[in-house]
Order: sequence, then C-alpha cells, then structure tokens
Amino acid sequence: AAANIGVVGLAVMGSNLARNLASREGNTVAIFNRTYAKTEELLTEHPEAGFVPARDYAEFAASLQKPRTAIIMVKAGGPTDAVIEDLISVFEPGDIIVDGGNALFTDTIRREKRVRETGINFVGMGVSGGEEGALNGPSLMPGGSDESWTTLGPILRSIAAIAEGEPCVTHVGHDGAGHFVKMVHNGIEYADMQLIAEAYDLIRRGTGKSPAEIADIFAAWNEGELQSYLIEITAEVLRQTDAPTGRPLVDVILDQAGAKGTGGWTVQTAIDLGVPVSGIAEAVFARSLSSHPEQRAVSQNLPGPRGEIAVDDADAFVEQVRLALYASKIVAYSQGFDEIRAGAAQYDWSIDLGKVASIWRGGCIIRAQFLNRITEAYDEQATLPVLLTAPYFVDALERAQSAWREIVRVAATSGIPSPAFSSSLSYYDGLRADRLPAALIQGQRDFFGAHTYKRVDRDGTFHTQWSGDRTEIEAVDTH
Ligand code: NBP
Repeated sequence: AAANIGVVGLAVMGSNLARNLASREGNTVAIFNRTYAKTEELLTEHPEAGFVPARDYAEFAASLQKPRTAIIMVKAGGPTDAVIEDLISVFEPGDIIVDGGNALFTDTIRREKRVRETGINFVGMGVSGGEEGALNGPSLMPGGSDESWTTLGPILRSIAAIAEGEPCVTHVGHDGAGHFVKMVHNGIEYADMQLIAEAYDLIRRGTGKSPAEIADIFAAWNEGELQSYLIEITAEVLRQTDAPTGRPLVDVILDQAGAKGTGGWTVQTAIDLGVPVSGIAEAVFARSLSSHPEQRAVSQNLPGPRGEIAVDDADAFVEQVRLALYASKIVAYSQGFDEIRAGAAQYDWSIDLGKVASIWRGGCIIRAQFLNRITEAYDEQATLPVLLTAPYFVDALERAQSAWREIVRVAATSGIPSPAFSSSLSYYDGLRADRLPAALIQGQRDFFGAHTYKRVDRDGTFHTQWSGDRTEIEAVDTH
C-alpha cells in the first residue's frame, strides 16, 4: 500500500482537493471515481501529483496504508450514502471515512451512527472556499471522533488555508458538529452578502454614483474595519464592464438571486432550536422575493415612494451606510454564533466558538479581519451569552448607533427595501428592551387557548377565566 490518503469523487472539488493533498510534503494520494475516464483525465493532466489510481473500491482500499483514510467528495445526498456503503464493504475497523461534501448535519449524525456499527470511523467535514479553496487551501470543519482526528489532524493541517500563521482547521466537535458549523457559516455568508447589497443599493440611490465609483468606496472600506473577502469581491464585481453593451455588468445581470439551500437549512435549524437568526432569515427571504418575477411584475404600481433619497452630503451619507453595515454585520455574526452555541447544547457538542471564528479567517467566503474580534471576545469569556455584548462590539455599536437608525429611517421613508439592515436593528432593540410586548402575546394565548402565563410578581402559572367571570386562577402548566 503506497498512499496515506485517498479521495473518492473526482469532479472539480475532489480533484482540486486531491491535487492540494498531493502537493504537500509526505502525502501520497490514492484516487477513485465511479467513472474511470475522470480518473484517467486527472492522471494525464497532473502527472506531477504522483496519484495512485484505482479502478474499483477493492483496488482503492488495497492502495491505502492502515488506518485507511479516504475523503469523499461526491454529490450530497444519495450518492454520498452509496459511496459510504461501498467503502464500508472494503474498509476495516479503525479506518476513517471522511465526507467532505455539503451534507446536512442531521444526515451526518445518521451516517456516523451507521458507520460506527462497523468499527470504522466516520467524519463529516465542512469544506469552505469553493474550487479555489479546495486547490490552494480551504477552511476545514471536521467533526467525528477524537481517534480519527489523531490521524486526520496533521493531514488536514497540511492542506488548509493559513491565516496569521495558523492552519484554518480544528476538530469542531463530534459527529455532525463540523457540518453544522459549515451550515451556519453559509447562513452568515447569506446575511453578509445581503447587507453588502443593501449598502450598495442605498449608496447608489442616495448619491447617484456609478457602480465603478461605488467600487472605489468598497475598495476603501476594505482597508478598514470592514476588511473582508466579500467586500473585496464586491468592488471587483461593481467595477466590471459588460463587453457587449459597455454597461456596468451589475446593470445587465438579472436581479434574481439563486440559492443552493444551505442558507435555508440554517434558518430551518434555527427555528427548531428556537434561535432568532433574523438577519440570515431576511437574507434567505430577500433572495426568494427577488426570484418571483411574476409577483414583482404585478406589484410595480403599488403605492409608495419611488426610492429617491435627497442627500445633501454624499460623503457623510456613505459613512452612515458604512456604519449601518458594520452594526448589522455584528448582529448577523452574533446571531450565527448564537445558533452554533444552541446547536452545541442541543446535540451535546463541545464547540470552541472562538476557535470556529479563527478557522474562518482564511480559505472561506466570509474570511475577514473582523473574525479576530470574535475570537478575542470568546477568549475573554467562553460562555458569553450574546456575542454582540462583548466590549469591542458594544463600542462599535455605540459608534454606529445614530447612523444605523438614520439609514433604516431613510430607507423606510424612501421606499428602499432594507430587510437585513432593518431586521438587525429590530433584533438589537429587542434584546435591549427592558419590557417586550410578549406579555400581551401571552395574554392573547391565554385568552384563546388557555395557554397560561407567568407573573412578574409571583411564582407559579396562571390563567384568567376569560369566558367566565374573568378572575385569575393558579393553573397547572400543561402546555
Ligand atoms: P458534484 O457534486 O457535481 O458530484 C460529482 C461527483 O459525484 C462525481 O465524482 C460523480 O461521479 C460522483 N457521483 C455521483 Br453524482 N453519484 C455517485 C454515486 N452514486 N457513486 C459514486 N460517485 C457518484 O461534484 P463537486 O461539484 O465537485 O462537489 C463535490 C461535493 O462538494 C458536493 O457535496 C458539493 O456539495 C460540495 N461542494 C462544496 C463546495 C464548497 O465550496 N465547499 C463547492 C462546491 C461543491 P461520476 O464522475 O462517476 O459521475
């Protein structure tokens, strides 16, 4: 057996990951793909990689040193299950199967149980950074057992992105923890992108600047506290001219945003966990709204202002938008980390939240300076209940306060949709409120469903006899 690691599935992600592995000192990589032509193609195109090809699973298993370690990079869902079963049939107890596809974490939990019965280790691993990351250094979020991490750790460290000298990989937690964290990463990515899009829209309508001029603004922002890959690529996209028409590319791209589903998973899971990820949810729903042209077409003449803003001082307005973006971004990340915290509690994972922030600093789509501040916040207090209450963020929110409110006000009065900006502000004010109208909701629930309520002044559970004499009785809480 010649190889210390294998890759199954040689489409773009798998072949790039295999090449990344092969390029690192000490690795010999076995490769297998259901359709052998793809294996041959990779061998021909990259003879320098020294791949050990296999035509079937038995040959693949025989080419691997023990404990055998294989990373699966095939289509998520049924294909992943099929490949796992095939590997089980040729692997032995102690071997390690890693799923690097975009699996839903509950599938990973199920698969881990199934594979564990055989004595083989199963690791669900979130891989972020797309094709480019897979080739040059992704952010890696492996779950799975401690035992598998011993073998896998050094290999993964060798291929991960490096941020400030540290490889962007950590053993996130057991079974589905890695895929869970990857899912939330994607949810945060949705929110971040939506916030940037809203900022662009407000600046464009407010100042009349061209996309290329706004590109300069984003490029300048990328030098400051907003520094991030997404801000950087926003400038690139805005600067791009469409060759056939000579117009800004952003003006010829159809304004209907697609989605592959991981943002939706983040929201569905958050609902199950009872965690308000309103910024992420608004970002997911904003994409759905954009993608209903038939509804948008019949709504064009609905009454309301037409998105014109009278801005006196363009520079001051741009700075207000920047602050609103920064504050809303703090909220989005705070909500995302809240979901990871709640997921860890629910599924009994021990997840180091600061470490998660630190492995997102390189390789992945949401890589940013800002993540250092999150790591610092959790280093200071690992059990911080609300990330945005960390002193650094409180300072930032204090600074952004009035601009944030002004921008949400301007958007509302001008008829410019700003779902992520405004929902972030509402969330923030909801957290701050000393008293919420939730009390009234409890009253309504008690009225129509005898759902009972608690009192501020006494322990116990109470019900008002709404259909009777409306006196209050102490109730046994059965709801
Ligand atoms: P695809 O998702 O397009 O999957 C193609 C691969 O799956 C091929 O190797 C194909 O083999 C194999 N496959 C299928 Br389909 N059914 C199979 C089966 N029943 N048995 C064995 N192999 C099967 O590839 P990709 O775009 O490279 O993505 C791979 C994984 O990485 C996916 O889970 C995807 O969601 C994830 N991904 C992640 C990122 C990221 O940024 N993290 C980006 C893109 C993709 P064949 O050649 O024989 O058809």
